[in-house]
Amino acid sequence: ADVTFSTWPWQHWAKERPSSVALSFDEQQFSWAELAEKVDEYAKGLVEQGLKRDQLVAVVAPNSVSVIWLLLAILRTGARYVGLNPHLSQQALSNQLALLECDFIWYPAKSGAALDRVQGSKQAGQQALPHRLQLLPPQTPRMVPVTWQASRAATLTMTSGSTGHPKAVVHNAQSHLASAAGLLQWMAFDGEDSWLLSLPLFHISGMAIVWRWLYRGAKLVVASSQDLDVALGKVTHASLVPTQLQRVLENNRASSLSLKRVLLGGAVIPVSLTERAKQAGIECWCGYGMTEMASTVTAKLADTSAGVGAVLPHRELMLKDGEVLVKGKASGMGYYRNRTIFPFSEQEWFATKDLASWHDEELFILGRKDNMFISGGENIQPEEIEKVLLSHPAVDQAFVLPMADKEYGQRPVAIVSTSPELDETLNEDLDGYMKQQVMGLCRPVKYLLLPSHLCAGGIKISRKQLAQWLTEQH
Ligand code: 4YB
Repeated sequence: ADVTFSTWPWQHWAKERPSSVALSFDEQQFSWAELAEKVDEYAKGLVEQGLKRDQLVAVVAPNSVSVIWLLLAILRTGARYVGLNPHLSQQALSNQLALLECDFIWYPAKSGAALDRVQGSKQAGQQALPHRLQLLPPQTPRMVPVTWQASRAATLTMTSGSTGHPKAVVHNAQSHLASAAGLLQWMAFDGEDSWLLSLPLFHISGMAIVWRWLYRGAKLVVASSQDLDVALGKVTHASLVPTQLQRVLENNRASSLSLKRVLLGGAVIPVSLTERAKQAGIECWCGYGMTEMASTVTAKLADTSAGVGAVLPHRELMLKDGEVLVKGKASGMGYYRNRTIFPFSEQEWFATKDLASWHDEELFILGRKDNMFISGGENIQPEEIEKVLLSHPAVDQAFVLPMADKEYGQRPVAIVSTSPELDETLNEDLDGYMKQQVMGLCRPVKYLLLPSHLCAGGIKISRKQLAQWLTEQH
């Protein structure tokens, strides 16, 4: 049966198993008792600096142990946490801050230049940054006058969809915990296990790791090193996007891993990848999910089919005209703008814009509705072509985008990353390969190398940015 919490999850575990290790980074470890005490101290420090319940704090930082303290301490004060990608451009960061109208901001001492520029740019109509919080214990003793309420808005998580227009999804602890409980009914994660914070906390995939940890009272490992391989050697569980797992396997360090299982998601998961992982002794779980549903919605233990499994407990899913609709206890509270939560209604289905079909009780994602384009009167679903490209042994990542064409209206262009690098022979090699596999108008007319500057930062490459870059190429 699902665990229910009558107090903050970390206080629950501080009572149940006070001396078990809760959090570890570098050589430091904190037990649940120590963690609960530290969170209270930091929460008092935040209250002393003026933070009040229902206020919003933006945390602009890469993952670190400070970010974990902040998240828990902010929740403890009854305020709300929103993580922002520190690698965003100044413009994108300004846009997100304008949408959120936060009461406070936190960023590390050595933060990127973008924030300083946002701070410096007080041109007409632009506001300065919100007041900067510090992560410190209080100077004078005080209380935090808030009690645990699982239905209170707790976190906001940015999602850009494919449009590039950011939206902030509000979740309460209840929906995060329902999401965690449902996944962990299928994918074993014991109190003795440890999950690496392997994805950014400003994305739902990182946030979901924290809630699975809180739900189970297990161990969270925050890696200080940038080296994913090293960090993976110290944990039993990790969440990875397919390209991360690909790199780990290529570096061939997998054999030294203590990893029991990996949850994959966020993008198409090639069967060839999970098969290679299996040979390296890593058990892969395939997930399909989205921010609005607090991460994973369907999942399965990886097998030889390219589907994303069946619907997890606490979620409902149906197809309408081929589109995935979802709802359930794991659903967010609503979108946030103008300092207001615009609620998702409880009965209503959320339309994901993902096209899918069912085969043998398993869901297969076909692609996004809004990625489809028309070439010479034929509907082209880029993801179908991308799948074929990904089956080429040298192709690591593939995107197909439309390029304007006088005769056909639009024609597909492929943008790929390859290893070993096919730089010189790229067009020849891939065209030869694709000729054998794809018919007529679906065959890309050109192959380009994925520019590395578009890979920085987030966990996904934005098709909007790719399209922009494509218009700049000739
Ligand atoms: C997919 C897809 C798939 C999403 N095939 N398209 O905890 C996890 O579930 C997790 C573990 C590892 C890596 C990522 C995750 C996630 O949460 C991913 C959730 C996510 O990507 N949310 S999102 O809001 O940024 O994007 C949602 C969209 O991503 C979906 O609507 C799909 O279009 C796409 N997507 N999983 C194919 N397995």
